[in-house]
Amino acid sequence: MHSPSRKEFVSLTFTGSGNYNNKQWRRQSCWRKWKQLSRLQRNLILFTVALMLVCGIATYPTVTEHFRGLTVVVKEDEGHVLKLVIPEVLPESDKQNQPLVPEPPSEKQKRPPHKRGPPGLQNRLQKKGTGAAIQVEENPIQEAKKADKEKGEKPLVKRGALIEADQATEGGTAKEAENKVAVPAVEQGDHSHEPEFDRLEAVRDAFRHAWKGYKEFAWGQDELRPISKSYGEWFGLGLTLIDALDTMWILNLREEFEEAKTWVSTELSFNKNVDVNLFESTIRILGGLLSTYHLTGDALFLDKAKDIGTRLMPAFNTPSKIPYSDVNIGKGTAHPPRWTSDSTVAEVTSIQLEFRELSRLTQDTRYRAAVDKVMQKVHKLEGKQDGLVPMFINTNSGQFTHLGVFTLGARADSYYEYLLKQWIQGGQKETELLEDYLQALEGVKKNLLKKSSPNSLTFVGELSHGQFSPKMDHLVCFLPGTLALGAHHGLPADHMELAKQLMETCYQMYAQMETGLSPEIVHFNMHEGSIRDVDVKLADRHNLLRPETVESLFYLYRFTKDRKYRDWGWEILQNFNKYTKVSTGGYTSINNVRDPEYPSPRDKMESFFLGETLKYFYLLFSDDPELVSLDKYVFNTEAHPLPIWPSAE
Ligand code: DMJ
Repeated sequence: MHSPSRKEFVSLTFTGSGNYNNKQWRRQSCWRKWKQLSRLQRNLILFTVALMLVCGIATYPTVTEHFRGLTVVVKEDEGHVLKLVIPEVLPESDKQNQPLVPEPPSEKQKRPPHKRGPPGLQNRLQKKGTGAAIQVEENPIQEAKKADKEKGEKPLVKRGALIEADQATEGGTAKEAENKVAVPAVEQGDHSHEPEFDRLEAVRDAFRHAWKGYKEFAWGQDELRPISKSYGEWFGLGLTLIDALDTMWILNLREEFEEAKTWVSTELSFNKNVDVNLFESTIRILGGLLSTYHLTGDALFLDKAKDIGTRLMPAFNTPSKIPYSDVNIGKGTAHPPRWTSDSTVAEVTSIQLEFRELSRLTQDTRYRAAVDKVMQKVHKLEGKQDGLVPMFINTNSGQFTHLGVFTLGARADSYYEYLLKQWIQGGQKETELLEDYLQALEGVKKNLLKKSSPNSLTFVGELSHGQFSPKMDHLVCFLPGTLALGAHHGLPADHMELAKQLMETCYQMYAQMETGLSPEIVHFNMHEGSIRDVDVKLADRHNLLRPETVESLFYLYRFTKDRKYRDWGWEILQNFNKYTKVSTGGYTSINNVRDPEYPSPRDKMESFFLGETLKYFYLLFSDDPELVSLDKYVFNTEAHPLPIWPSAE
């Protein structure tokens, strides 16, 4: 116990003396002073130092992210509104003032980390003060819904911070203004009075902008790198151009389509000594060419489809007939990845729609026979749990490997999607496919479906050797759309109910982020009393411009006509425009959806942004149910529509 007379304060003031310059004396004096402190005082100092260290380590990734994202600086404009500026895309005059290596952001430019959190909170936090804010922060969705209810509006989480960011873009350069999609000056989430025409035009503008970048800096190459105004090669086959063909047709961008078609007819050759991934080239290239053939009736695309389809066939020459992951389309040889003889389950079971259609069109049964055999084998395999499949399959033994791990995300996702879609494509006759689909859904409900806390969002987690993990990839957001599609084709109505619940969850994965864009992976909280539903790990904060949520919004809107799905899609489109659009052309993946000031561009526009994301946006906003009718077409997993076969076939 301390004596009551002893004063409990810390003083680090050193009294002056003649020995002031004597280091030895100073060291002793410091030590003496330290010893004179009470234990409480010393503990207090040690605790403060430790706290500072921990804070330093905790903020390190954010700081490094700022440095990693050196391509982005934030300027304060006249209106004191923070504005995103990408140096590479600045007008020449501004570029001269940019340091070669941008300086790290000043303190003024950074937002203190404690203000981070669901964006809807931040305004209220400022208005109400910290005490009230903590309460709000405990349940953002319910608070927002309550506020909506009080105002007599449809429940919708609003995003104050984004309105700010949107205003910020209004002060942009002439060049930026020229490229900017017209965003009506209305509060987000309330667009009920807007004509759909504006939204369709906004999607066409977004496509034109993306295409402008591709055309200028990556024409005929696989992927645009919009920040460095260059390109990246994967297969060397003009991936973005082929993936985007039917999107241009659907969006009625005929001039752009004709240019691309000329390239396909004069430049595209598959006679190349390159290794391509069987799955990726099937869904993007074969699928893209087949659907463009159907939409346009131009035989050029069928010829090209037949060429690439035939060149991919060596992948099936394996001991088990489960295909290898990679094929050299010039040499006609195939092989698994260097480190394993396994293939990914989703990859070998999500090439069927395309090869089956190729057989139907060419009357050459070999394509279909190869992919049907894979499905028949997988249908009978041991190692499933309630219809759920593991993620790997061995090309020698034909057996599943890495047993006991189940997900609807990466490496398994489109297996489930293609069970249903093959059944639909084939005229609902192949009952094994339907059985596997229905059984798998029961497996999902039994093993993977849970509710989050505090807002009871329904989500699909993962299972690893009996252990549940509340982790959900953005990729899983294909599921609401697939469930709704099944219900539309006569499967139980509760599939639609589940679709609606999961749709809300996928939307919240966007709405609860500061940029309004979903991260790649989220973790849901399940413990009672959790502050928020969704957590995001540092490594999972990126957004690759993926389509799955927009895809599902399209299906949900088509089947329910509930306008909220369009409004959610509209919010997402605007946020892509705010945080991923590069002024000189193109859109970029970003590293950090939690930081609207430093989203940190990755300098890559994936081909599926044009092939899928923008196409689904357009179809979501279109009032024409015959624009790719879901009674006549089934979309492959890369959003390329293929016909549902006439019942006789
Ligand atoms: C696309 O290539 C396809 O949608 C695939 O099924 C999953 N990954 C991407 C989009 O996210």
